[in-house]
Amino acid sequence: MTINQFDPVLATMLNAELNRQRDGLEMIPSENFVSSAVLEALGSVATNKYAEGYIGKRYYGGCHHIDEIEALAINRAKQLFGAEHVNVQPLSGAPANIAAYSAILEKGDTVLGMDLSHGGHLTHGHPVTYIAGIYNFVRYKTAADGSIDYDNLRDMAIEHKPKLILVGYSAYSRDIDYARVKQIADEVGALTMADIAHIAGLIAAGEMNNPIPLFDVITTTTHKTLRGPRGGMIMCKQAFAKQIDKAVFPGLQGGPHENVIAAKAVAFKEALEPAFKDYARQIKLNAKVLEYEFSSAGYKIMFGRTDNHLLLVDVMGSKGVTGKQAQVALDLAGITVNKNAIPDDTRGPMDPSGIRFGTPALTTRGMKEIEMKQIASWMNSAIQNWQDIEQLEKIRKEILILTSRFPLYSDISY
Ligand code: DSN
Repeated sequence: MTINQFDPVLATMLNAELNRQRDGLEMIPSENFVSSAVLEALGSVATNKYAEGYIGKRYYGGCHHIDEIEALAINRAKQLFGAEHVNVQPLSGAPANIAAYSAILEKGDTVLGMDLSHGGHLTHGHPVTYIAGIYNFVRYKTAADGSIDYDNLRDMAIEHKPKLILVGYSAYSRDIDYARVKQIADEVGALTMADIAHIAGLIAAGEMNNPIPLFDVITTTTHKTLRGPRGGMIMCKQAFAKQIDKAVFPGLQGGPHENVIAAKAVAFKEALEPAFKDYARQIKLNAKVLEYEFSSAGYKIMFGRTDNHLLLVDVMGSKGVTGKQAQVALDLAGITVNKNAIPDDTRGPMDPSGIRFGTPALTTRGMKEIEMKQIASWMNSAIQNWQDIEQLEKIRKEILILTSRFPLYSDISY
């Protein structure tokens, strides 16, 4: 029985979400559109199987096929990233980070992590999180030119003697000098961890610096630029393999979601194809067009520029429109972004000064430089006319014409 036959109420909701994704411009930089093959694996019979434990050492019978699926995902991830050891069981990025901390840190240990408003992530030690009460997070920031202030990071490392230096960000648009961070870590005897969740696809394609040969532990999600299912993954040096695996299971999680692991295997195969390199290159080219158009229209691009898939723009300082006002106006116009704090924002998190947007999902739809130029113009118009419902509706209709030229999930309906 189909969803539509059994549960038409849910089918209506799913179709509405499908149409929202089809009709609008999806520009949240952490979102993407997975392939039909990834969707198929997510909905496969692998969802039925409990498989606590690891390959060849499970606590349940009947795991021989699941072992093969998990091994396939691990081997493809190793090939894609050049990692020594891979754990594909983390349910998502936050659990991957927490498992990694618990594997390599003791309670009370000091961690240097990037400040949230400078592009860091909640799980990198923000005071509202549970882990902030377990480890001593000290937060570093970016320099005035938008790069990571490596000299200050070194000074802080010497002062605070961290057990771990953490890099990797969710709203930061520049590349990272991993060799410099590793040098600082070695100088103070710290371990190194990179959270590459946002940029994993760009790293896999060789479009951004790769921390994996240098760093001790790397965490990621699999659903952002990597374009796989929602999930997490930890890669590490062989020396940390046992403690990472133990921290994921039984330390933090129970049965792994093997349908998601099957979908990760599909996504990694896709990312190993030559076409994925073209995709990653186009993500960056598209982001550069948005950077140019927004700069030309008088917006302040935080961190100076973008080297990756995303931009953080100060809409309040540039146009006197708050992040929330801009997000709501863009939503009404059919463009999905998210309001976001800018470095040292004086406004609160529910209505900050900035918006964050990016190009992975639009690039998956096949949009290129010419579409980005048009989209930047619509975005600027929507932001500047944020109270003008007629203008927002006019933009929405124009966007419908554009999105109909880039079909999405044509073979799906619920
Ligand atoms: N929530 C993710 C993002 O949007 O960047 C990070 O975990």
